[in-house]
Amino acid sequence: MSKETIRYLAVVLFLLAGPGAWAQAMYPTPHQSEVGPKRFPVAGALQIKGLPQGEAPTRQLLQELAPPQAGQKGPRLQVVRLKGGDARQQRSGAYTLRLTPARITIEAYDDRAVFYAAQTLRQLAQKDAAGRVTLPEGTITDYPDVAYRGTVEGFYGEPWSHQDRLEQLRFYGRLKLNTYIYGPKDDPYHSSPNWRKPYPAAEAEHLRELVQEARRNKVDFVWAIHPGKDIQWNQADSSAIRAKFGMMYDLGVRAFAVFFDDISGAGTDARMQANVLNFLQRQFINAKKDVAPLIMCPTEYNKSWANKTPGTYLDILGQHLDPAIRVMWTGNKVVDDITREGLEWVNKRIQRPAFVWWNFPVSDYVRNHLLMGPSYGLDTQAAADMSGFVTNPMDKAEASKPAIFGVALYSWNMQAYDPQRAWEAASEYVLPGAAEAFRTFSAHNSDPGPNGHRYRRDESAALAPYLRTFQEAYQKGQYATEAGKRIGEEFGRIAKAPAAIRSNGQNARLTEQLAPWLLQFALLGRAGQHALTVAEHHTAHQPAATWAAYLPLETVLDSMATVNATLNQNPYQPGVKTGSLVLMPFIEGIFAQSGSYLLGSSPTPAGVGKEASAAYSQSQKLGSQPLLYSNAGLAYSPLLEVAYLDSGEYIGFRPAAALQATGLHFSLGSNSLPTWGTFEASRDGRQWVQLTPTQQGGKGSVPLNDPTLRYVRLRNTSAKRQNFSLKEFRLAVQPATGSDQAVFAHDGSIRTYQPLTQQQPVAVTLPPELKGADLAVLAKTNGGTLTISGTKNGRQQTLYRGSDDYIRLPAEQLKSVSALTFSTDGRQPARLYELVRQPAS
Ligand code: LOG
Repeated sequence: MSKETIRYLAVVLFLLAGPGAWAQAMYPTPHQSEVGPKRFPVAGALQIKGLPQGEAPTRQLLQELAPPQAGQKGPRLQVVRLKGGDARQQRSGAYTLRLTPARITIEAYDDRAVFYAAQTLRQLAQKDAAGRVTLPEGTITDYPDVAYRGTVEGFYGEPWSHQDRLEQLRFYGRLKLNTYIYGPKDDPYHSSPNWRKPYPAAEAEHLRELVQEARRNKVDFVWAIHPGKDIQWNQADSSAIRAKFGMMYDLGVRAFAVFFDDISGAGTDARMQANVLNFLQRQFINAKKDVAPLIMCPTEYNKSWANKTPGTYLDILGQHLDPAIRVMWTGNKVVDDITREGLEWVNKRIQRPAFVWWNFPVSDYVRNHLLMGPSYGLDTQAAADMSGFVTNPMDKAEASKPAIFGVALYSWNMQAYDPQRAWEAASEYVLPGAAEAFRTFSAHNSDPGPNGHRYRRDESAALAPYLRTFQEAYQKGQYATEAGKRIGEEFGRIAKAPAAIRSNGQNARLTEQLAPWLLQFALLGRAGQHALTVAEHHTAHQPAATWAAYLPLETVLDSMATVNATLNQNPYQPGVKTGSLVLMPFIEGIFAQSGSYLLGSSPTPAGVGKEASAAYSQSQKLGSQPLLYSNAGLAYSPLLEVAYLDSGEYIGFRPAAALQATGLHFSLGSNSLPTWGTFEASRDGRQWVQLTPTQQGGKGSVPLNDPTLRYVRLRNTSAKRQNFSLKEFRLAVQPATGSDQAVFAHDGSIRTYQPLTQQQPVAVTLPPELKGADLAVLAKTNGGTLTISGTKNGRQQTLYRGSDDYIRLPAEQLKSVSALTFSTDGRQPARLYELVRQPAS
């Protein structure tokens, strides 16, 4: 056998054995790895040769590999410059690592590459039974697919904390990520109004520390400025940016970016942007000598927003921008998958490979959700079409680690990237003490819910086939035992996962960031368990047992509603959603169907017959923006980017019939609103009357007092597109007067109830449809004794006394009863949900 064949067989054997006994997990996956199964002991500290003096962090990593031992010399570790090799081996971070018992060699393209080889070495080291450190024999040849890899802290909302950032930079170092772009939208010294000003001393000191920590981890700390909201195209403002860069340079920053995203007005001019950027590239970047090429984010940063006409914005940048400047791009939409075709389209226009800004797992547009799922939707054939790849994460730094882990693996070695496997490994990597629980949590917290970007993700995918089987059977009145068992086990894991994450996970910061969702997730697990019990009794036609399981399910769902209404109350998307794509609809389906069964009515899908409130808009941009419902009324979820209405387009509301509009409130940040916007109301959506709001600077309101109004809108009555910012657009409402105040105990709804206290018995006059039949009483006695008496020919007679929640009253007993009186002796109020007519037995 030739040497080549032996090597080939070794690789095949390695692959066949799988990630078992001696196979080793290395993240990111090296390009070529021929190591093991033979291992050698590292008896004593490595004797490091050829490592430049300044590389202290790398030296420390290597020294930590094996402790020094008296009288023992560890193997020699030689660092040499990588000579030759193909183009890939000429990239920053490329290295070859050779391991033999006599000598370890690191051939490295640059100092970053030595650091990366040391990280790989650390992942290869294991302890044998005797507690000695061992390394495998073999060779690893490795290099990055994408030159710049990492994150852009570019979201709206509370920026990451200083501690979070320090930890992120260390995390990047371990995963061979080399770029961190600092650009939190809500840092006023990054954006307007203070981008021209120096940072206050304490913040400057933090930034200086971050730059140092980044350097220790071979991460380029890129400081970004966002001047476009109020930039003037004059020498003073060009100099203001250069001066601010100079201040950041003095804090140690050696890489810079300029963002022109999410602005309107004069700042969006491509030619002017290019002029300033070229000025900065030539007068600052090139002049300094030790600063990386400039990165810019264009105003038209995704295909759906780009003017497609040749010669417009993107072409102007392509032609005029200094070729050294990198141009960012989020894909075909603001939030979207990254495809090769999509990149090819923009690369032609900007005349360079795009620097990808991937808007995942950022959650600033869906703040009641977490995006904990796999990093998928990334084209593995696109390496040559991008100059960099950074992810925009959630405001929750620790919770973003699994997604960032996926991006690290993808951008280093695309061919080896498997999103699902990376996601599974990420839980282990990020939270080894509670990996299983963290996976369970993440599997059911991944879809962002309906949103203006129309971006959706898989959720609860592994459980979906069982849920489908179960639901199909349940529709036919059957209980699918095997599927039910699997689903029940998962709900059991869900109920327990939060406690395991909190205590075994040993990551206090992660627990803090997830806190509202952990609370909600445990409730979700319990709700699911109750729902299965409900379904079991329902399909066995046992109403009393169904009701007995229905009540605790309702209690848990009420708790979930309370969590949703009290925690994470941000003004954008308040609340705490979990399992919202698959599991909550599953539970709510059982809740609704068993409720119908208990009411003795045929199941009707939720919402049918009762007209719900809706957005009223034909605007492509705003029509899909979700509505918020609260005691304050109906409101459009505020938009982060610039909003617009084309000529003739409108945004408005169509409140449900049970609601009456009492006023419209808006804050649209448009000084010219009175010249183009007309406020209108209508009864039928055809004939409109004009409203006259009081307003100033695009902020104002108009009271409404016609109970017959069913439509309210703002219309662009000018001839062209109008930009504004959708800060508030809200319709105040109240219950429509004259709506039926029926006694809750026989309103046909199980979602309402009549409370009963010791002091206040409740009398229910029996309506005709409940007369002459067997009745069931759906109650919750809450530990008290319930007394039901009937009025027969003017006299009171006790019909029932006890503490059941489900009570049958036979027609016999009810003969000539015209009213029922309910009372409780319990200290807690009891609830009378519904009187239900029973079919004749
Ligand atoms: C912003 C970004 C925000 C993201 C998701 C870019 C280039 N800019 O719509 O700051 O976090 O989308 O909401 C953006 O993506 N605007």
